[in-house]
Amino acid sequence: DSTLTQTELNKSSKTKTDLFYDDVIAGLKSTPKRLNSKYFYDANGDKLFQELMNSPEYYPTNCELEIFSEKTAEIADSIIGDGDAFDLIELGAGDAMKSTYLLKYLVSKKADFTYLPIDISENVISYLNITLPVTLPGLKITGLNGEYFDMMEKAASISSRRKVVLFLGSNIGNMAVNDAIEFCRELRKHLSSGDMVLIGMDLKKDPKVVLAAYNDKEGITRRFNLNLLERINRELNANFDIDKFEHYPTYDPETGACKSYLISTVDQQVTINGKETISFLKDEYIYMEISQKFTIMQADQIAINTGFAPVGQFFDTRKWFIDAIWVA
Ligand code: AVJ
Repeated sequence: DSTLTQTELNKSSKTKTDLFYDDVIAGLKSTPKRLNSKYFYDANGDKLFQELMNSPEYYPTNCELEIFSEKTAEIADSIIGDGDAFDLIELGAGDAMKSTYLLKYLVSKKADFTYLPIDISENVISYLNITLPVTLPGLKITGLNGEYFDMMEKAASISSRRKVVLFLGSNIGNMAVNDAIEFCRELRKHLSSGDMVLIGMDLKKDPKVVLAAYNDKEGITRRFNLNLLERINRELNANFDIDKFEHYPTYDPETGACKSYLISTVDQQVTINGKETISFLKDEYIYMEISQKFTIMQADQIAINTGFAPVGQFFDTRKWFIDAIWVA
C-alpha cells in the first residue's frame, strides 16, 4: 500500500488555470458559444449550489436525500455483497451529505472499505478530508481533487480492491445523452467485472416542476450561472459585465433536456487576459449547462448499452428520482 500526498496528487504539467483558460477560449470562440458547467464549482459556486439545494424549487437533492435516509440499509447491504474489502469511490462528492448516510451505516457495520471522494472543487476536497474523519470516527478517507478518470487512475494505482462507484445527484445529467453513454463506457473500462456503480438520475416529470427547479424565484440559479462569468473575470483577468447577460433556462419535455443559457442583452466585447477579445451580438447566447432528465427505461438502457447489468432500483415516494445499482 503506497500513500500519495495531496501535493503529489495535484501535480500536472499544465496548471489548472492554463486548462481553464484554454477551455474558456475554445468555448467562447466556437459557434454557438458555450462554457463547460464543470467550471461552476469554485468556492463561490459551491456556496451558491448549497443555497440552491435549500431552495423550495430545487427538488433533486431532497429526493435523493429521502432515498439515502429511508433506504440506507438496503443500499448498503447491496454494495457490501460478500463482505470483501472495497474502495468506495464517489465521483463529484460535493458536500457528501447523501453519501454520509451510507458511510455512517457502513462504518457502524464495520465494513472494510476506504472512501475516495473525487471532486473538481479543491475547496470541497479539503473540506471533506478535514471534516469527515471528525463526523465519522473510524472512516478511512482519501480525497482526490481533479477530473473523474484521472483521479480514478490515481485511485487504482493506490489499491486494486473491488470498487464501488457512487455517481449521485444526477451529475450524469450534466452531459448530453450521447456523451453520457460515452462516459459510462469509459467508466466501465476503469472497472473490473463484479465492480459496482450506484448512480443517481433525475427522472422526467411535470415539466413545470423541472423548469422551476432551474428558474428559482430567488434567482440563485441565475447567480450560479453568472458566477462562472465572474470566475472568468477573477481567475482569467477578464471584463465580463454581468449586468449585460440574462439567465435563460429551458426544458423540453420531449427529449428531457433542461438547458440554460446566458444571453447578451447588448452588442458588446469582452477581453480575456489582455490577449483575446470576444464579441457578442445583442441576443447572442452562451450555452451554459444541460441537466438531462431520464425515463426509468432509458436508465436501464444506458446501463445495458455500456457494459453494465442493472440489478437494483431505489426511488423516492414521488418517483421523481432513481438511484440505480449497476454491476460491471
Ligand atoms: C448537481 C450538477 C446535478 O444539474 O441539477 C443545479 C447542478 N445546475 N441547478 C443539476 C445545477 C443548476 C445540478 N447537478
